[in-house]
Amino acid sequence: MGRVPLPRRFRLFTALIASALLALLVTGTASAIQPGGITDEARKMNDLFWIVTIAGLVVFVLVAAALVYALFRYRRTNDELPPQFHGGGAIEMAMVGVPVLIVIGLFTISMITLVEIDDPAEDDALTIEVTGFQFSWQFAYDLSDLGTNTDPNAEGTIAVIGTPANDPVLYMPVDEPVEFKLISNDVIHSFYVRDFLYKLDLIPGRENKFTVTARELGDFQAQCAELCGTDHALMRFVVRVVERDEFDAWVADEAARQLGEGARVSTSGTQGD
Ligand SMILES: [Cu+2]
Repeated sequence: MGRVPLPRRFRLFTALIASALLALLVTGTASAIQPGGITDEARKMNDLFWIVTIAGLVVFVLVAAALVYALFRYRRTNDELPPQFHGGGAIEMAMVGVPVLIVIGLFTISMITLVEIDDPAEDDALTIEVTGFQFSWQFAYDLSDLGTNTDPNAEGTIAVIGTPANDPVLYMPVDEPVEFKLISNDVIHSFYVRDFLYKLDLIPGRENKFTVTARELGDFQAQCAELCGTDHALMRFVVRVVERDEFDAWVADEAARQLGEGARVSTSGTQGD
């Protein structure tokens, strides 16, 4: 026969190792460029991302190893025609059945994640009305809809209005559900916060909503993600996630500044100032 320079097990082993190394390279790259997300919803999406990625890598390693092994093990060594046969019941069943099961599994966990992250807001969620316009943002807070610390007698609305030269800051409290209502009066914009792993369009004549619960404090860069005109690139903003106390203090300051001293403002009652 004149073939087989290496023992069969060694070649199979080499093929497996080579495929696994390639898979590790792909995984390493993915984990380097993939942000983990700062909200409960983002973390669920991140989990889904890794389940799908790892399942794909396992399939890749098995298929690539089998391919490389077969290339060497069954490469042509003479001009004889190899044995010809037709049909292989068990193998064909497996080749159809296993992928179908994998697709059903991925569909199921994707659907569960989708339903979880699209869950409508609890009634006590703080609501922020986001208006996109050419070319910046307005973030409006209804003082009677400020989540857990809402004063039922509070009246009025405070708003942060950005300009293309001045990125507005969106304040939100940590560890609480915050509902975003997205509207636009001119063209379609897109509210994109990378660390939410989420974006949603602002569409004239329509109100889009989503809810997140942020779990990390800090400033997070965000921007419009829908080409909306000449200064689209200047539609940046900052999401600032703060403790509830700090949020209440900020609301009180803004209300006093924007609505005057007479404004009734929701605070936890612990702010002595
Ligand atoms: Cu825009």
